[in-house]
Amino acid sequence: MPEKTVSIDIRKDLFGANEDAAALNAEKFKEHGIKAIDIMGSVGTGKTQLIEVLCEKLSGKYRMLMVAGDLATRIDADRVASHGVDTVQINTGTACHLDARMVRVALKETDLSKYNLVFIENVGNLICPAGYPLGVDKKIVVVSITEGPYMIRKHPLTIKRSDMVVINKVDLAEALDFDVTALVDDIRQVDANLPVLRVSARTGEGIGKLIEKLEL
Ligand SMILES: Nc1nc2c(ncn2[C@@H]2O[C@H](COP(=O)(O)OP(=O)(O)OP(=O)(O)O)[C@@H](O)[C@H]2O)c(=O)[nH]1
Ligand SMILES: [Mg+2]
Repeated sequence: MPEKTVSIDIRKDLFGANEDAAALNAEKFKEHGIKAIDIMGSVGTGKTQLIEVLCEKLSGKYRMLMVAGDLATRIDADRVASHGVDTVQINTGTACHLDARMVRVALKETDLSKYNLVFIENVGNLICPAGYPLGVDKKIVVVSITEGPYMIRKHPLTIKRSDMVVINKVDLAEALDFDVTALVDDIRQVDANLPVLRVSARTGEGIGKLIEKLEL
């Protein structure tokens, strides 16, 4: 038998499969007239609290579903469910991000005709989720001033692959002597045209503007 070498590009294979699943998700969302938003960001930046606030503000206007990604528990799904919103929790076990196939499998049994807005809270992580498009309309990244001043410069990839950056917890800026303008400058260095919103999911500051920018 002649000697044979087969090169397998695992990355291409893996990411290619994700792209295929993302296209199927996008098709499903479109079929049902659903606007889907992927919310990324490090652990504890306020992703769930932001979704809770948005659910409260938008309850009269949209039929919403929240998909929560976490390694374990359904704490976040339960928090959002307490606002009367339907939820699906995905427990990834070991994976530091959601991928498009997980979302597809998780929504298989869900009657999507009941919804027209889907929030997907990705696993708390500022690196991995950026590599796995889910087939959504918008990817937003939530950063917060409690992560320190260098997280944008250290993690440009997620910023590059987002449609919007939300700087949360601005209510703490003064107490922490945090320079929000410098953080905005860092974001501008990565992408000069990216929309940047300053909000507080706790006080409600900036939430109206965020809803406007998300075209909701
Ligand atoms: N001061 C202040 N605290 C906030 C704000 N938003 C969220 N928090 C608090 O920050 C903590 C984390 O908020 P979560 O909404 O659980 O954050 P998360 O990004 O969903 O966290 P993971 O899902 O674990 O990655 C909670 O104690 C919130 O009450 C804010 O705007 N201001
Ligand atoms: Mg959360």
